[in-house]
Amino acid sequence: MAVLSHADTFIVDVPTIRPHVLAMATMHAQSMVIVRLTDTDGVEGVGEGTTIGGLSYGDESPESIKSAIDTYIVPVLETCDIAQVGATMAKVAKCVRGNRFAKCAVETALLDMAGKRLGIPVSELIGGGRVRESLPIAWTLASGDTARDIAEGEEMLARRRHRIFKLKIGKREVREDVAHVGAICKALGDRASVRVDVNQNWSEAQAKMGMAMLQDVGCDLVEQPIAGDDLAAMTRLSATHAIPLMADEALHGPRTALRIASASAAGVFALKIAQSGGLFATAEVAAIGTAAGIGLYGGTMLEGGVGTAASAHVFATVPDLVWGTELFGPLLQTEEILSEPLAYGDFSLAVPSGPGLGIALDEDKLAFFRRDRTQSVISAPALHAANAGA
Ligand code: MUC
Ligand code: MG
Repeated sequence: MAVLSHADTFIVDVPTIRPHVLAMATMHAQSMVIVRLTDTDGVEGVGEGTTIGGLSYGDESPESIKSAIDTYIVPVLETCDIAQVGATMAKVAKCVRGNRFAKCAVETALLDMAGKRLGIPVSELIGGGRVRESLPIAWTLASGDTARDIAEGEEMLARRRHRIFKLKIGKREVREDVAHVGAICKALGDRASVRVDVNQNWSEAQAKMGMAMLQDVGCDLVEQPIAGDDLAAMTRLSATHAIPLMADEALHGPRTALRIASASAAGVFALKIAQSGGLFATAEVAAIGTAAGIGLYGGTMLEGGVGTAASAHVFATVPDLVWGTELFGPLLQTEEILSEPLAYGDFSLAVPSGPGLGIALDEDKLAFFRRDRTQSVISAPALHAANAGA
């Protein structure tokens, strides 16, 4: 039995290392909602609820995630044995509709606590447990400039950090976007896999033409070319193109996964813990995809260290992750808010192995970056990095 003693939810705004240009927003910073739960025995768990570009990606914002947790979810936790994560989240689901990102943050914190109490990593609390110790990591080339993207890709290959690249397109004319992708495919050749994400910005007619052209220039995958709620059009596009269509914005957890699979509307699923409504639901989406013969990819909402570690624990349990993952969120930020940064290298991320999420927050950096800042001076190394990125 575990009883909630304290809940602290706050928004952390960390600058990005460069502007990140997406079809629907240009990011200069990432806003992460961190929830920290403590039980009456002093066991602490952390979770993260993060979206992209305010309300431009989905229907939850950093502010709404924080408010849903503080106002509606924490009072439910106060009535539960929070050691029973599944039962607690089932009660939360009865009391709070929707709000998947907020629920994901809370479920993550509960699993972190459960893993710490049991002395095992969160991955051992999901499905059949972990099947791999590291994950292939893609990088997004999204500076908005072809030459700069090629230089960035070359640098990532030379540093052996990434050899899978996702290009953010959909803002410009289709032909212009395809020329940009083609130039990058040509420059990187067979040293890399190049994919695109349109973030729903094409019409079906544009997607019909765009997917055919992308296939011709050597692109491997097209993520969410059209509106995520237009399954009929996704089905038509999937049926008429050899290049696979990956569902991202269309996927809101197991129910939508089943609908997409039944409609043959996608060849690949972007698994995302926040989009799915939590780690358990992500594992269910993966199971539906596998059963339907749909390829799996470990997606991100550009979370910081907490959400990235949580995602890594789930993805480490997925046997067939043929498209790899894109858990590079912390690398896009000027600062990682963990005391020990996640371990990236040799084109992959090591899945943390300590109890719970296997991570710890850096209190100085949190105090500096939290929106309701409580501290204006931090220790020298963190201050140096923060000033460099500001
Ligand atoms: C998305 O739409 O997939 C993931 C990587 C990135 O650059 O943006 C995201 C969100
Ligand atoms: Mg996407």
